[in-house]
Amino acid sequence: MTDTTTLTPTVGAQTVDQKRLLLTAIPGPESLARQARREAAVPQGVGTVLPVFVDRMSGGIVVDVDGNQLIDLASGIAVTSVGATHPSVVGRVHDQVDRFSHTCFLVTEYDGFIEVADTLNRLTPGTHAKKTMLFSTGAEAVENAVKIARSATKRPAVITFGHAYHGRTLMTMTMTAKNAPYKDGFGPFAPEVYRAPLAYPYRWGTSPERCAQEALADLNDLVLKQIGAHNVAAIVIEPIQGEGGFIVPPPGYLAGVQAIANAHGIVFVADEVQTGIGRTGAMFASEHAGIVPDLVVTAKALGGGLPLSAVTGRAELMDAVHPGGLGGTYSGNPIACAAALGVFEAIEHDHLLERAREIGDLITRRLRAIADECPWIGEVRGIGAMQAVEFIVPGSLEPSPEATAAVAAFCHRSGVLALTCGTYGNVVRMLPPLVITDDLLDDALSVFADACRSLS
Ligand code: PLZ
Repeated sequence: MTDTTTLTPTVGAQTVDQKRLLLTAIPGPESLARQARREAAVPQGVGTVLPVFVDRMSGGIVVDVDGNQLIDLASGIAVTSVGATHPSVVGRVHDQVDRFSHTCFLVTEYDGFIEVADTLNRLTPGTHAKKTMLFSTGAEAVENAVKIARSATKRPAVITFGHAYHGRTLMTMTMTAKNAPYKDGFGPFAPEVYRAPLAYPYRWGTSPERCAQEALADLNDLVLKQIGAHNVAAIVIEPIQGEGGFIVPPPGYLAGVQAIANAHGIVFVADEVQTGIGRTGAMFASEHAGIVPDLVVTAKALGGGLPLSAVTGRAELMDAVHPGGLGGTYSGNPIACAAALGVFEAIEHDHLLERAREIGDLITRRLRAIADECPWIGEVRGIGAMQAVEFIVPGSLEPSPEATAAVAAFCHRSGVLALTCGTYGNVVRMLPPLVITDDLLDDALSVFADACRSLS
């Protein structure tokens, strides 16, 4: 391991005043001036939540090219959980890039790759023998989990769930539930992907217990009657559905899904791309549900902003693939591995699991109070620093993407970078970096409260 005390931290959380600051409208003139060039050079197929160009980031603040300071409730979609400039990450990246940027692990080896694999083998749920293969993106890792499961079981079928998001490649787009914008016009899709209804307590219309039981019965029916258990290679599930709306499944549901998988020799895969690496106040969201997945997929926060993903799982499953069957030019790039080691160090050193729980408590307390006064809020939910608000038409269950968009737009023009999500586009999610201060969070939530009050 590199000793970070010998490295010079370049940019730390202290270098930018941790305060929201609006000097211009959002987006400001400098950001606007760049849009025409962006539109000419980049296709319209790439959506941008907030067309603001970033100059610097630090702690819980994003500084744009107009000098505005926005509060970061996005973390680049759950990536910069330790902040975008944590000294542990920055120092290790600088050190690595000075030594070498790339060898390709398929050509020659380096320590960082093994250290990341060892760490994931140790930290993922379960005490069984594990192995890890590194990749670059979340989708690539999910695809490889499917390949490993198929290779190990010699079975074709893959089961995913309603409201699932697994990526944008052919296989993972097929596994993703929502049509627009992810799938529309991109078919035909990959074969042998089946979908079970997800236990979504708020929209199921029964008690959480019944919801879990009925959704498990649906899954059982899919496995046994529609596909045939002996044809199913893998069941892949996000412990909390992310893009689909921050849906926290009812107690017992994930354990029930695992039990069905275990009973039929199906590989149980947890997609922890969005939930993993400390976001929920545990290293993995699987821990909250007491599940021990056969394979755990990680990405996003793992690389602390550099592209890194992993499949970690039972050694015998991981070793089922023939030599040469796993790979990729950039798989486990050394700079990304150095960043990941910095992320692990930061989480431990700064007690960020504890901090994620504190952030969750603070956000939940404030959001519940806001919900009490706002008839447009149907539900507040989440675990740790992964919290969300589902908006509905008052007095109904009807999703309100309009209220959601209005709240998000209010936040954006007030300097709070909040994201939306959900199959129905009616969820505002909060994914602050875990190094954000209480004052910044309080300020962001006051803006959010004003945004909710502005709904008529
Ligand atoms: N699995 C659970 O959340 C990525 C998507 C952003 P990649 N989520 C953000 C967008 O619209 O493209 C995600 C996820 C879960 C897999 C992925 C895919 O990870 O690194 O984007 O490929």
